[in-house]
Amino acid sequence: MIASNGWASAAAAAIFVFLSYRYLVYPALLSPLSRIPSAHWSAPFSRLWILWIRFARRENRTLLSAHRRLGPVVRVGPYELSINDTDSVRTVYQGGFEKPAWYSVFDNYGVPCMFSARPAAEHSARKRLISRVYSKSYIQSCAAASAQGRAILYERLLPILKDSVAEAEAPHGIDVFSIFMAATMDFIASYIFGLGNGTDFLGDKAYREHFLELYRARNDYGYYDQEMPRLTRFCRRIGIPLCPRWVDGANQELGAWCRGLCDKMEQLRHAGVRPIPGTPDEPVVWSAVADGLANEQAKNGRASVLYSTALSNVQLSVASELFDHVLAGQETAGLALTYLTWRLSQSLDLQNRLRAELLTLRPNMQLARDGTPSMPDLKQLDSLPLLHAVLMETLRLHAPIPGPQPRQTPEAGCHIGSYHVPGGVRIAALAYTLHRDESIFPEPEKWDPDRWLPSRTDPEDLRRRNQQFWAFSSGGRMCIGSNFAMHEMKLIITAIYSNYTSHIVDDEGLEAQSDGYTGRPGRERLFLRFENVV
Ligand code: HEM
Ligand SMILES: *[C@@H]1O[C@H](CO)[C@@H](O)[C@H](O)[C@H]1NC(C)=O
Ligand SMILES: *[C@@H]1O[C@H](CO)[C@@H](O)[C@H](O)[C@H]1NC(C)=O
Ligand SMILES: *[C@@H]1O[C@H](CO)[C@@H](O)[C@H](O)[C@H]1NC(C)=O
Ligand SMILES: CC(=O)N[C@H]1CO[C@H](CO)[C@@H](O)[C@@H]1O
Repeated sequence: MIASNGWASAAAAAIFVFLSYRYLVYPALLSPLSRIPSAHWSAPFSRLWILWIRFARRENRTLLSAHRRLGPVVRVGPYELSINDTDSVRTVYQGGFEKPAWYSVFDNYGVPCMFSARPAAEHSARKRLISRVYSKSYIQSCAAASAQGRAILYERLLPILKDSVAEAEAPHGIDVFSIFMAATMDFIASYIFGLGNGTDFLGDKAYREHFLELYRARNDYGYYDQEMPRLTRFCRRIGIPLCPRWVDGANQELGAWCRGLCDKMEQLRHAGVRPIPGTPDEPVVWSAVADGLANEQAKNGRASVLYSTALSNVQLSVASELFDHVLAGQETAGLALTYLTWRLSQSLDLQNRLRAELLTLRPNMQLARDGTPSMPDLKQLDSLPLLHAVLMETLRLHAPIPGPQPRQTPEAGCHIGSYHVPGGVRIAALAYTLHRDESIFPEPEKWDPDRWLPSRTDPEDLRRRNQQFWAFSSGGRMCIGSNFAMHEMKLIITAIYSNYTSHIVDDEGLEAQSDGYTGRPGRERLFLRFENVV
């Protein structure tokens, strides 16, 4: 009896000592991470605090104040850091640190896409296929893209604005959030699948609103799978799912929708229908991916995107990739346009300055009396300073992806600032704090496009601002669609403000951009009224 009691106490004591060491002494005092200031007293011991902050959607303000108090490297969990100085950002993002499993929720059909791919080899196999068609020079000289843009702007978008002006002075305005989500979807889907086989979200309001609702479900419930994947899987297995079942249903419906678009491409190809290059129906991205894979298969017997996965289904692999582009391209640029027109609508003076600049385009996008549409010279469009400035300032203050972009430190460890950081640590920077550095962006909460104008800014300040700008991330995993996004946003803004002024009717909720990986306006709507320029 006494002996077994003794054993039990000894075992309990041993367990106690082990647990104290493992969960208290080591992380707080001995781990190399213990030298790094903690955002919260409990961060060295437990993830609970940061999990709660994320759940309660308080992460951006929490990290902002943590970095202001504690400096550029902050510990937010036992094995998790937040950074916000350019040197550390360069180390992590230019240094090729891999993405953690956090990104697996962005796999589609159970297959990784370029965005969610983790090993470098798998990522570059995909990137090779598409980087050419998303380069600036390709987009600017692509006849198909130009024809698609012309059709979307002049046959779909501007008629909606025109009708809204005609509608008895349209006192209630129109919801531009929904319209911009539709325009950006039509742009990216046309570039991928061709104009006729892509989407017509601008024309089909009912389907578009249904789609946006499904998309919101997908967006709102990533938390569980990303932050506590094991618990989430376990709960799903025992039949108590942490997210409602209709979220899975929404995901399935979206997935089937995109497979439908891809299958049609396959069928056309099998039927021997070859799109004529340079016409609006050319599916530029789809062709690049499908031809690239076919070439690889002919040469090597197997496509290299399949090397690193057990996957044998090329079609699914293509669909996963394009599904991601369609979603990534739609939401981000739609958000930016919503915030940009909201800001512009607060200053007629700025709209006039912008219009004066837009009308210097040769040809410009002013609507001729006979209605013949013209597309501007795209190089000239890209070099308009004020148009560029209003976009940059919007992407700074209202970054569509303001939240942390996690990576993991390499096996061998690394140096971040003056700290040694072991391998396998989650580490992230976020545009939200980088874009609010007062030493680079004075009065950071103020929306002020002049800070991006070469004529109104010291060249050295401008250089530092461009270096700090992180709306598209940086390094090897930087946004592949950044040129496409800038191109379409510049076209859309030019088409609108060459001929209309905009005025706020109802902007409730705009100020409160949601705190999360993507930042959406509080009520997901913005009502503006458009007037003809007199
Ligand atoms: C204003 C518009 C856009 C913004 C602000 C934006 C922002 C970003 C950011 C911040 C990342 C890095 C995310 C991370 O590592 O966590 C990213 C990656 C990516 N974006 Fe965009 N994006 C935009 C438009 C687009 C468009 C139009 C496409 C269409 C193809 C696109 C496709 C992608 C892809 C495929 C990646 C993954 C790149 C990789 O992992 O190598 N994005 N984007
Ligand atoms: C980090 O972020 C805070 C808050 O955004 C900012 O004030 C600070 O200057 C930033 N830069 C560095 C190097 O800490
Ligand atoms: C789909 O694309 C093909 C060319 O690839 C074109 O011939 C066809 O008209 C398009 N379909 C629609 C509905 O526009
Ligand atoms: C478009 O705007 C210009 C001024 O920017 C104006 O002269 C022209 O009449 C407008 N056209 C239409 C059709 O509203
Ligand atoms: C993206 C973004 O700005 N989100 C929120 C960050 O936190 C503040 C509160 O401090 C909110 O007002 C923002 O909407």
